[in-house]
Order: sequence, then structure tokens, then C-alpha cells
Amino acid sequence: MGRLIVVSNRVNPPSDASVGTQGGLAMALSAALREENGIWFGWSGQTTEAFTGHLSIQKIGGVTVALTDLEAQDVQEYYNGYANRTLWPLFHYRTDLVAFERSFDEGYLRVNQRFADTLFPLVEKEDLLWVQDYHLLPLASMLRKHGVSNRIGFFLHIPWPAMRVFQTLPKHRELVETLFDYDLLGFQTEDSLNAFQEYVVHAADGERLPDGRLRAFGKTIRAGAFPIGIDSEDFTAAATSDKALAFYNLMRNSQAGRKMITGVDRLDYSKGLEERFLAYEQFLNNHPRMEGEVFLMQIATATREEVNTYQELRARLDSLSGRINGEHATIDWVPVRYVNRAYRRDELAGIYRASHVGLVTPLRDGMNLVAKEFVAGQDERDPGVLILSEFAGAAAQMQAALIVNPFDRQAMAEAIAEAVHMPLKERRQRHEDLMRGVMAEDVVWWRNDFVAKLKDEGEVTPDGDTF
Ligand code: ADQ
Repeated sequence: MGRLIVVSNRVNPPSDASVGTQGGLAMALSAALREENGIWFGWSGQTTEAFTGHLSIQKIGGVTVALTDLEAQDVQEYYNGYANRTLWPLFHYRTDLVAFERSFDEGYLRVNQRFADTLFPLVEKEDLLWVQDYHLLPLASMLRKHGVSNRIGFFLHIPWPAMRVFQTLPKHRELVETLFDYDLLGFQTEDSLNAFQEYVVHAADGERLPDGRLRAFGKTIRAGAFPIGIDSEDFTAAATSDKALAFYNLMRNSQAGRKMITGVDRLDYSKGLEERFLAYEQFLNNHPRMEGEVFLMQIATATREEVNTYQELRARLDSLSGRINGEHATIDWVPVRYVNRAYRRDELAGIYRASHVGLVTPLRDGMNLVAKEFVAGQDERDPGVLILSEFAGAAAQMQAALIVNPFDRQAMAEAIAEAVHMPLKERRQRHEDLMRGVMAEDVVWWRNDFVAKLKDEGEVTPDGDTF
């Protein structure tokens, strides 16, 4: 039996010190690796004067990790550059924010080459390799050049954009060609899968075979939709832990009988935070009698602060929340509580549980795990209402939420009103439907499904659709 080797940009399995502070990717993978005899390979987060190729191998939180340092220039060009200033905005349909710079391309390929060069000596004959996310799209092609013939899978955590959007990327075809060195490509949704297939067929002279496989560049690969889930059972348990209960009580006491509308996001332009603030303001304007009856609790943790766009967004959100509060607040009511810090998972679970409404309204999102966590955190006897963007990948599985178009300010304002007034019976019904999906399609289901398909144990249906 071979091992599972997971490769991602950052490697951060939860240690005791870090429980509850990781993003979606880290939480999802740590659950997978704890059970497998696995290795997690990636960047240490540290920089070094000159790249040496030295690997630091250690155990963190029960997981063997293999870490490499990178040079400061690597981080600048590959991570802050190509990954977060080229691919991230492009794949989230923000072509206006995309930076195309030759040094970014070079840095991206250089770091992927460095990953391949340091990883390949670790690979044994029967190992399965599973590469994560947009930082490492060309990694398989570089491993193949080292003679690695193992099964290699790739999972994209963010959306795959529509063909014409993707085609704005210089050398888009070369990048897609490297993807044909994987055995299996995983996307979050059918939507992303379809967009990729459309590119292959219409822009890469490829074809979709009758069994669903994709053929282009002289190679045949498989691709499917594998919607990621959360550690649902653990999260539900966390929501009734002592820590969560303490936070729940803290929130409920500070609510003073007012309904709490909650958002929890990384501070990122893809999450639609400005649009959300404006929709909430619209709701207050449309329903003046709700003033003093509700408040918005927005938790937005700063990320990628080295990138200017993020600093600018933060400044705009500071100003917007200040303006809404300045215009609407009274001496004993603040309409927006805006918090820029991170919380532990059990604390977050307590906050979700004390919420009457959850606002998850990204403009584009691969999946969005907050939507699933919000549902898992609720008290089924008196559950809060989830308002969910149709452009979050999660919407495909979570139709029992109030689905909104985040670009439609009036519709969002009215969805907030509907959620605030929703009768208990309807809230319970919707929550029950949502909870069923969150529990069944959790992170273990996701991992097992992908790994089984990578091993070729999964069936490929004749039309490829349900694969
Ligand atoms: P992200 O863009 O990071 O992930 P998301 O799926 O919402 O988005 O995951 C965020 C995670 O960070 C959640 O577990 C959440 O609880 C946590 N988090 C957010 N704000 C926090 C705060 N203030 N304090 C503590 N924790 C906080 C990318 C993609 C998503 C995809 C995931 C997983 O962009 O679309 O769902 O990967 O595939």
C-alpha cells in the first residue's frame, strides 16, 4: 500500500497552539492526512537568502510534514505575484484587478520547479500524489520530467472561470497543457467542470470522450466535480462545547434582544463585503422600523496584506462601516459591529449559534465553507437562517438557503427582511434540509471520493456527468 502525499503551498496541520485559526484548505486536509500514512509537502512560510533544496521533515499534529524554504523573491513573484495578483483575481472574474507581469510568470514556474526538484526524491513507487490549488497548477508536468509515473491528482479550491475570461491570461494554453499531466482533475462544482471542459473542447482542440474523459495535447485525463465539505461532526460538537457556550452567552447578553445578522470572511474582494454592507444599509433604509431591532456582526480577518488591493479594500470597508454607523446609530444602538480579528473554531461556532441570520454573499467563491459551518453551528430547535450567494459553489448543494444575487442590492435587502421575519416552522424545515447535506457530504466524504477516483476505483459513468 502506497502512501498519500499531499502537496500545497502552505502546510499547516492543526497543532494544539493553532486550533481554529486555519483557513478552509488546512482544515480540510488535516482531517484527510491524520488517518492516512501521509506526508504533507509544501512551503515552510520561511524565507532564506539562497534556495538550498533542503527539506525539514517533522511531525505536526500527528501528520508528517516536509517543508522547504523559499527565497524572498520567490514569495514576491510566485505567491504575492502570480498566485494572488494574477490567478486569484482572474479565476474570481476580476479581470480589472489582474496583474500580468513577466517576473510573476517566471517566479511561478521557478517555484513549481523547486517544489518538483525537492519532492521527487521522496516519492516511492506506490505513492499517490494529491496536489492542491492554483499555486501549483504546473507541478505534475515538472514531476513527469523527473520520471515520476505515479498517479497524480489535482484539486482546485477556487472556481475555474468561463472560457473567455480564462483566455485573457497570457499563455493560457500552455498552462492548460500542463494540467494534462495529471491523472485526475477535481473541481468544486459542475459549473467549474463545465467551464474547463468548454475550454478543452473549444480552445484546445480537445474532445470529451464518450466515457467522460478528456483528450487534448495527445493525452487523456479524467475530470470531475468533488464539492468539499467541513468536518461536520466535529463542528457540531464544537458548537455545544464549553467555549462555544461561553461565546454564545456573551453574544446573547450583548444582543439585548436584538437580532444578529452575521458575516464571517477573510477580508477579500471575492467575498462581496462592500456589496453586503450596502445591502444591509438598503435594508435599514427600506425598513426604518427595524432600526434598533437588528445589527450586523461582520467578522473579517485581514489576509494578503502585502497586496495593495487588499489594503485598499480594507480602507474602503473601514470607511463604509463608519459611514453606516455615523448615519444610522443612536445613543444606544450601533448598526454595524465590524471586527478584523480571527476567532477559534469553537468560538466561531458559538457566534454562529447566537446568530439569527448568516450572510454568506461572495461575488464568486469556489465553495465557501462558512456557509456549511453556519448550518452545522445552529441549534436545530431554533435555527438561524442562511442567506447564500448564487455564486458560491456551496449554492449548488444548499438550495434550501435563501439564495441571492449579491450584485442585486434591493434583492439582498429584501432577503434580509425575509430572513429576520421567517417563522420558526420554515426555519426548521430549511435547516433540516441543509443539515442533512452538510452531515452527509462532509470532508471525509470529499476526500474518500477523490482518492478512490484517483486510485481508479470509482466508476466513470457513460456520460461522465455524475462522475
Ligand atoms: P477561503 O477563501 O479561505 O477558502 P472559505 O471556504 O470560506 O474561504 O474558508 C474560510 C475558512 O476560514 C472557514 O473555515 C472559516 O471558518 C475560517 N475563517 C474565516 N474568517 C475567520 C475568522 N475571522 N476567524 C476564524 N476563522 C475564520 C478557499 C476557497 C473556498 C473554499 C475553500 C476550501 O476560496 O471557496 O471553500 O478554499 O476549498
